[in-house]
Amino acid sequence: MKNEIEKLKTLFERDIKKVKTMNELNDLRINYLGKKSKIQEFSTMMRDLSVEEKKECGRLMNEFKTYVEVEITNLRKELEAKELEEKLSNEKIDVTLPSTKINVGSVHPITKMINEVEDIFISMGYDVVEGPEVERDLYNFEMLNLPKGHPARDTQDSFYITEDTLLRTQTSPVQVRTMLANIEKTPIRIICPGKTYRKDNDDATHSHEFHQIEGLVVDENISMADLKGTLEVFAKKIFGEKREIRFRPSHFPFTEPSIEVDVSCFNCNGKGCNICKGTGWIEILGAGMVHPNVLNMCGYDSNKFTGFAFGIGPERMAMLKYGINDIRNFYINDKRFLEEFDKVEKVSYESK
Ligand code: 2NM
Repeated sequence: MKNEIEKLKTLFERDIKKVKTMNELNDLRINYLGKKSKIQEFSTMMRDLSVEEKKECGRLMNEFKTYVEVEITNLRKELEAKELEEKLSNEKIDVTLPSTKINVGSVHPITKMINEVEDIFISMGYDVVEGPEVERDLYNFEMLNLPKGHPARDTQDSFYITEDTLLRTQTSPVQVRTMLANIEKTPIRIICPGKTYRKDNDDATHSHEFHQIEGLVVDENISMADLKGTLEVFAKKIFGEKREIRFRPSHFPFTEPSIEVDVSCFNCNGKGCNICKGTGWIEILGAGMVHPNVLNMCGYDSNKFTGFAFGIGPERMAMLKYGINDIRNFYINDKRFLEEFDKVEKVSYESK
């Protein structure tokens, strides 16, 4: 029996040397320690031995088992380390390999301008309201103090769809809708950005399709001073803290009084240059106090409420800010032009 155990040990030492994988190691363990292993057979055979021999053989068998277990455990650790190393070296990524660029597009400069203007007015407590591009004559003209036959309402300039519907020529109909929908006649503070249409011949400064951001504030005791303070904040945020604004008298049917707003030239600081044509001032928008007729037609008692309104052209704003001299650049959709304005935000994702 002693000899048998010695032989088994020699056999085991030979077999373990051949083991190269975890699977083979598993088989080896089953062969030498499993239910059908030689050592298990010996246990059964031990029953026929004398007490002395049983003691001696039992000790040898336990020694053998412990020996086998330790050897197997050691080899398992070795194999596991080897496998991990192999896996890591197989999965190694060569970060120096050339990558494929994925084009992610860019935010259109007009969208960017609108977002910038929206942020400024949202910070002052305004809501952003949108409305339909196909509008009723009633909201686009009539309710804005432009009755049929009014000289400023040149039908030649508008894209009419039916006698009563047209592509909006401004975003102020959205403000008319907002005032009408406000049943309780509570104060209003909104800006309305969006696409507008006029039958213009396209050139460097005109486009039949353009954008507007119109603002409207209606409350008790709203004055021209509120308008000036608001537009001053706006001009400084867009064109720089050193800017000043001035009002010049103008005329719009929907405001009284009406004004045109200039900003001190951001290029020459008001000294006079080619951008401000030597005047030191640049016209940036039109505005005024909402005409009492408009307030009354929209259900606001003009004896109680006053309001101011303004119209910003994001195309003009972007052209001034970025020195673009042809409005058509915004609509040609040349990638090289469009990407110029989106460099900071743009993320270029690269993959293997
Ligand atoms: C402008 C200039 C002046 C304007 C007026 C209104 C409304 F709906 F309150 F009557 N909305 N926008 C307005 C006033 C627009 O654009 C150059």
